[in-house]
Parts: sequence; C-alpha cells; structure tokens
Amino acid sequence: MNSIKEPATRSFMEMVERRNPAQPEFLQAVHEVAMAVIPFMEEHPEYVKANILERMIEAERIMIFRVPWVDDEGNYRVNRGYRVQMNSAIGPYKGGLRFHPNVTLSILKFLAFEQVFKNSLTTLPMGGGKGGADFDPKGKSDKEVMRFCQSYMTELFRHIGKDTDIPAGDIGVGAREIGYLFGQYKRLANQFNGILTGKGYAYGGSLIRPEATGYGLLYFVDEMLKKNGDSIKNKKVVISGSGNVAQYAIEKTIAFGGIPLTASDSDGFIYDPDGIDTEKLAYIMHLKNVERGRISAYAEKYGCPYYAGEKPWKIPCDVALPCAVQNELDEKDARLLVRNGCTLVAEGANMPTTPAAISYLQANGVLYAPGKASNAGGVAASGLEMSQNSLRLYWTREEVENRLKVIMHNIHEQCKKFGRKEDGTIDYVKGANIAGFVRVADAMLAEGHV
Ligand code: NDP
Ligand code: 2IT
Repeated sequence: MNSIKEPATRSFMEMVERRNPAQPEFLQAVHEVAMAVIPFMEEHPEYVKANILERMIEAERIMIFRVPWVDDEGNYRVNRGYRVQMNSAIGPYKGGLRFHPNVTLSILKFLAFEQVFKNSLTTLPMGGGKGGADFDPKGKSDKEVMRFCQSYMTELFRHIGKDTDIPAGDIGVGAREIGYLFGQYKRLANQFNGILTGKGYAYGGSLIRPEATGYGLLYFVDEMLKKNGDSIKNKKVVISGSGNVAQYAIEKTIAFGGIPLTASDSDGFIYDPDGIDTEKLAYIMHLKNVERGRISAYAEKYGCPYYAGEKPWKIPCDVALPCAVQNELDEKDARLLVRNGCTLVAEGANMPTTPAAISYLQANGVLYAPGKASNAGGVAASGLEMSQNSLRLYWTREEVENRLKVIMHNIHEQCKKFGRKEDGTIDYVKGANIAGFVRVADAMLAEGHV
C-alpha cells in the first residue's frame, strides 16, 4: 500500500493490515474504498466522529464450519464452509456463495465487503454478505454435488433466513447447486420461502435473474457510452470467462450490435475474429451448462484460434469486459489494452482489475467501471426475486427487465453525482464508492453503535 499519499488513509490502512494479516484480497478491496471515502469523510465530520469506516470493515459475524460428504467411491471427504455476514445496516445480509478450490477467508471477506457497497448502490433494502466453500464442483458427479450441497446447507441453514440472510450463486454455484441447497433448506426448516435467490422458475425464481448480471453490465456500458454520445454498435468487445456472467454479457453485446470476440475459462481463451453470434453462443451455453466441457472445444468446432494458458486482453478491441475472476487483468494487460486502442473497461466479475491496472487505465483516459457498480444487476434482480417471493407472485420478463434497466441507470446517476470531475468526466471508482458508502453510513449513524 506504498502508493498512498494521504496520511489519514495511510494510517487507516496500516491499522487494517495489522488487524487482518495474510488477507491480501480483503486489504485490496478495503484500500479501494478507503482511498475514495476517507477524503470524503473529512468533509463530513459526523462519519469520522462515529468511526464509521472502522466499524464497516469489521464483519458483524463470520461462520466457518466443517462440511463432511462421501464421494461416489465411498471415500470420506471434508471441505471448509463459510458465511461472512458483513453488514446489515440497510437490510438483511445478501450475497452469493462461491464453490471453488481457491476459496479462502480473505476472498470471501473481500467479496462480502464489496457486496455491502454494491447492494447499497442498487437502492434496494439489502445488506452485504458472502459465503462458500473450498469445494471444487469441477469433475464431480451430480450426486456428489448434491451430497455436498446438502451437507453444506445442514450447517448453513441455522444461520440464514428470509429476513436474516439470503444467499445466491457465484462462481461454481449455479442453477443446479441452488436447487439442491433450496431442497435441503426446505427439508430442514419445514418452510417454503425465499431463502435463496437464483432459484428455478418452477420453485420461486425470477425471470431475468439468470441473465441479470450480464445484461446489467451492458446496460451500464451503454450508459457510460451514451454520456459521450456514443454506443456499443459495431464495437469490438473482448470478454473473459464463459460462465453465467460472460454468457449473458455476450448475449446483450450481440443484442446491442457489438461484436464479441473472445470467451475463456481457467485453461485459456478462444478468439473468434468473425464474432460470437447467437448460434455460437447457444453452443457455449450447452458446452458449459450441460456438458460442463472446456472452452477449447469451441475452437475445434468453429476452427478459430485457442490460446492455452493465456488471457484475452492481447486481442485488439474497443471495449473489454472481464467476467471471470479477481485480479485477472493486471498492469501489463492494461498496457496492452491501451496500446491496442481500448477505450472502455467495465467489470462483470468482482475486482478483476488490479489496483495498478486501474491507475494505468484511468491515467490513459480509459473509461473504467468498478464491478460494484457495473455488475450490480445480478444482485438487483435477486432483490426483485425477494420482492416477488414476499408478494407471492411472479412478474413478467418485461417487468423485471425494465426495473433492472432503471436500477442500472440510477447507479450510473449516483456515480455521476459523486464522481464528477472538474473537466466533466466521471471517476466511476470515486462515485461508486462514495455513493455506496453514504447510504450505509447514514443507516449506521441512525441505528446507533451496534
Ligand atoms: P461461473 O462459475 O458461472 O463462471 C466462472 C467463469 O470464470 C468460468 O468461465 C471459469 O472457468 C472462469 N474462471 C474461474 N476461475 C478462473 C481463473 N482462476 N482464471 C480464469 N478463469 C477463471 O461464475 P459467474 O459467471 O457467476 O461469476 C463470474 C464472476 O462474476 C465472478 O467474479 C463473480 O464473483 C462475479 N459476479 C457474479 C454474479 C452472478 O450473479 N453470478 C453477480 C456479480 C458478479 P472454469 O470453468 O475453468 O472454472
Ligand atoms: O457478486 C454478486 O453480486 C453475486 N454473486 C450475486 C449476489 C446475489 O445475491 O444475487
């Protein structure tokens, strides 16, 4: 954190580092917020007096638990499960579950912390949380995944509730896992309610929730470009990932007339110079969601280049949308993007751009949107799913999508309000962090020192 110039921010970060050793991702997420919020707080002494930021970085509660399960060969297996309940000032804890072998407490704390600000930006009544396990669903049979989900929920169920904490999906947790988790919750609690979001439509899910993060990302990109009298039509778009967020980011890019050129997974990326069209996207969806195969199969099927072990940022583009994982776009990648003429980077993933890369992009005039603003569409649609569950009715696709559009527009407006620079451009990092902070901070002030 040696780039910090401001003394108050530096001493704050020194304290955070001391109290959270060996949690690099959490420190990175706090650092970004602190850089934007501490100078703002200095103009608002009520937040300083109430020590709001120091209170915000301390999770209200964290559960860490053993998850025992039995594999198909009859072996006894064990994983570590987590739920981080970060902040409930503006609503019940809300945020996804990640099942991935690299999951650590640091990663879940960073995700839960980001979620607090993101959920605040949606303007819906949702606090922030995140959870998951170091379980790898890849290569596991459906029955193994089911047994794991049942065991995970057997502990989690006592900590969550429709008015307490409402998990959803994230990396490695999609429709299949949410179904198994919901089934086990219902059995244990003997209650059918909106305890999870991202549910199947047959049992209380919302239309547009599967699409919402990717669609919301493109609505946000559209807002960013519109402000400059531009649009995504005919723009070359480089996308990482090929999971839930990437798939629907590709779909909406096509709908807006942009040209998606790449998709990736943890083994490498494909580059389709003709653009990924609707038919090819249907193939990716089947490959990833049904066959659970590797993206390299796309290159074999359509005869285009595949780059094993590489990231897509070297492909010349106008717009880059990182939609896979944290810290997947570093300064070297940012330099390549700028050199090749990229003018906009918007995050579908959480914290995919490293701090050095963000500084480089911003210094070189690239429009850059942090995930807490640009990927908030997913959790916003989760909030709409919760509303429908409470009302015990279903809204149409149009109704949900229109609300999603309005929410993404409002997030952009909030970024404009708090991030406008003297030259009229918007610092989206500053805008998103301050706007997200203010609502939570005001609620915390009103609720007292709890
Ligand atoms: P999925 O599990 O559906 O897809 C994840 C994608 O990222 C896969 O293509 C996966 O490849 C790839 N990936 C995972 N780890 C790595 C890695 N180390 N290097 C390169 N690629 C990797 O998850 P989602 O699409 O739901 O999530 C993607 C990102 O979006 C995450 O950062 C998540 O936190 C964020 N997000 C998700 C939301 C949602 O509603 N789902 C909402 C907002 C943000 P492989 O198959 O090889 O693992
Ligand atoms: O990072 C995120 O915003 C998500 N994974 C979605 C959270 C949710 O509760 O829908």
